[in-house]
Amino acid sequence: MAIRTILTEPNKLLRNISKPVDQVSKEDQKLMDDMLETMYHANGIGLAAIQIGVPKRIIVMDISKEEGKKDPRYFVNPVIKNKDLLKNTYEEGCLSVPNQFAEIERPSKCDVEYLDYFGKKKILKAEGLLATCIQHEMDHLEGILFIDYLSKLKKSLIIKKLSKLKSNTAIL
Ligand code: GNR
Ligand code: NI
Repeated sequence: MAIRTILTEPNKLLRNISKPVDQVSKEDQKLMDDMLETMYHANGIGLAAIQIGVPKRIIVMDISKEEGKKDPRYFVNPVIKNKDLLKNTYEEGCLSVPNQFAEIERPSKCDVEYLDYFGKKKILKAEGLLATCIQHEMDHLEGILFIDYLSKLKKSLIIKKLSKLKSNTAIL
């Protein structure tokens, strides 16, 4: 396993539309292992493959709260079904948009069809943080970030801040 570098805005790669996996291979499983380790290392609750530069429709998540009790989840080729009409707002953050947070409204519940770590077809009924997180991760697969839902002004201020941060760290 290895910790990989998480891409941050502004980075064009994050705008890629990720490609479906045709069969879950050993290589894909290794990628999922690395993604999980990278996510835990960054204290995140979810990670899409494109965030480490791999344009595959693969997501890992762990929303367990208690320290030491891991509950890793793997989603390959996830598809969202039956989005609830009822919305929920949650203060979202993103490992690819460091230190920025905003209230985002999304369907409060949804079903997700996907392949698990072993390539087995599964259906998950998601609500609460799980539903929010899976929708946030699914957006990454389409090249969408949560800041895309903000006003043009708020979004450009965040991108300006992050690019300044990047140009500063480039000198160090
Ligand atoms: O770690 C993360 N926390 C989070 C909080 C609220 C809504 C979504 C998320 S996902 C984020 C990790 C990440 O960037 N995944 O793509
Ligand atoms: Ni994210």
